[in-house]
Amino acid sequence: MVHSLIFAGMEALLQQIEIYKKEIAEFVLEDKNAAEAFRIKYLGSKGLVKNVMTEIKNIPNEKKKEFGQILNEFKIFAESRFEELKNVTSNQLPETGIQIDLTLPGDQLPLGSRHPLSIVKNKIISIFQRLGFAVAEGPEIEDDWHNFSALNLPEDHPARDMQDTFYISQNPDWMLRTHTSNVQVREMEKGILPIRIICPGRVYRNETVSARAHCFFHQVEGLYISDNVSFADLKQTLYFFVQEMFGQDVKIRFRPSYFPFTEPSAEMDISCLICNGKGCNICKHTGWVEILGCGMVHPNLLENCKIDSGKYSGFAFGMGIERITMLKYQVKDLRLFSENDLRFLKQFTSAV
Ligand code: 2NL
Repeated sequence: MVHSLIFAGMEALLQQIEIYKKEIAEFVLEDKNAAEAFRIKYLGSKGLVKNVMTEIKNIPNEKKKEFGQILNEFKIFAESRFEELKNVTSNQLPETGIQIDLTLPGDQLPLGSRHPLSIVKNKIISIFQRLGFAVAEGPEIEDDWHNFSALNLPEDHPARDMQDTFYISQNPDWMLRTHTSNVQVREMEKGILPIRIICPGRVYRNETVSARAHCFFHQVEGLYISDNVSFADLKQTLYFFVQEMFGQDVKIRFRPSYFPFTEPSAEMDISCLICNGKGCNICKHTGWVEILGCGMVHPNLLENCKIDSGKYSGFAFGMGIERITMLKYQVKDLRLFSENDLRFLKQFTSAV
């Protein structure tokens, strides 16, 4: 009887030691004072380890050795844990033991809004993607070949002038691209046909900044090269685009134009969205507003990129994202797009 009571006492003690060991293993440092608090609780003169050690006197002699070993291991366990906790560098810990309730909802972060140019760029991309165009990107610092020469721009073309182009001073062959056509040249050079791409991106021109011009702006150019591509394909593609962009009732017209990289070339107008073609300030009382330039890819360009111009033909177009955005949202001054004035930007919070 006496023996079994002692046995029950030992069992309870062993269980208690296991509970302490678990606590010690899971002990977390909440602040700079926590390691010392640990020492006092477990290793201090009135600590729990001491407390358990005194129990050895109640253990029958024949069990003392076995039990002594368990107690000793427990003491070493607590001491080595204390060494570990001491070594956690104090600057990793908060000054005080403020309890943080991790179940509380987080602070609300103001979400901001997308930039109007991004909204319009994304919309343009998604419309052309539905027609099977892929997005292509390329470098903003470009060499003469990809920005000018491959595009059929003669050596003496005014666009190459220092007045219009930012050249890189270390290397006169390099410049900030003046259009995203460089990406299209790079795609054509890969020689994988057909090509059906749009190239959105930032371009640079040496302009005096005003309400209508900036030294950088954004473009989307498009290129479709295959066998049997005609001007009718160009017209239908761009008609689909403006209907998706501005609404089903919008009308288009083409005016003959000139670009070195296309022949024939045209500028496309849409019926004025403000007055519905009746005439107003926006359309300068013509009923029409210009939105992009386009044409059939000049055979010289195809040959420059080693594409057989007898077998392949294509169309290309280019538009300024700023221009489309100004028309869509009636923005009157180009500089608003790069001034980061929140009173302007916040107006696009609900647009996607
Ligand atoms: C405009 C006019 C245009 C192109 C860009 C192009 C590119 C290649 C070949 C042929 Cl690789 N053409 N691009 C063609 C016609 C017009 O842009 O006013 N853009 C803002």
